[in-house]
Amino acid sequence: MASTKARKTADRPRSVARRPRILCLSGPNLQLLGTREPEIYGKETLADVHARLAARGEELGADVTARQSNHEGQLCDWIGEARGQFDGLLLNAAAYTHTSLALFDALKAVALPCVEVHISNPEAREAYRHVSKIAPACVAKVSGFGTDSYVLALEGLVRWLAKRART
Ligand code: CA2
Repeated sequence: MASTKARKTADRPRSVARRPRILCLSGPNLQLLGTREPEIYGKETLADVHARLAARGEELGADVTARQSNHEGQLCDWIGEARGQFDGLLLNAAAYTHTSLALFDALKAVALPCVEVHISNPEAREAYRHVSKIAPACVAKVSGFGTDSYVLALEGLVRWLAKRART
């Protein structure tokens, strides 16, 4: 009979020995970043954030693909299609964070490591932002660091993948 460690290893998706491929998804209204409510969301545009992710990815030896949609189904489709194409996910689901069982199900089904990302710190805001429906399907969360949250989440996910590849 296989040892517990051998069984655990066989059950999970393959480790990344090559350049990790990361898919970053942003949800509804984040296309407005840098144009409204700078006191909450800062002055950087989403294009700025995507450029920073690509540059930091280069430094870390990772390929980053970044997309945004206002549509829950589109985000679910991208998550579902990520298997075999990407090694891990960064997800700022925006308002869907607090409502979407569909995104939770999509993350569970794809079984890729996902880091939940928020620009603000939802737990320090209105009560309706305190619950995340997607958190139980994520390996970690980075929130409250402004748009740096995306870059910090990328760094954490690359380390997470490297650590898994070593074990
Ligand atoms: O802090 C975050 O990143 C959020 O995911 C942002 C969501 C909010 O519903 C979450 O509770 C926390 C809102 C995204 C809306 O994006 C805008 C960006 C600029 C201006 C207006 C909205």
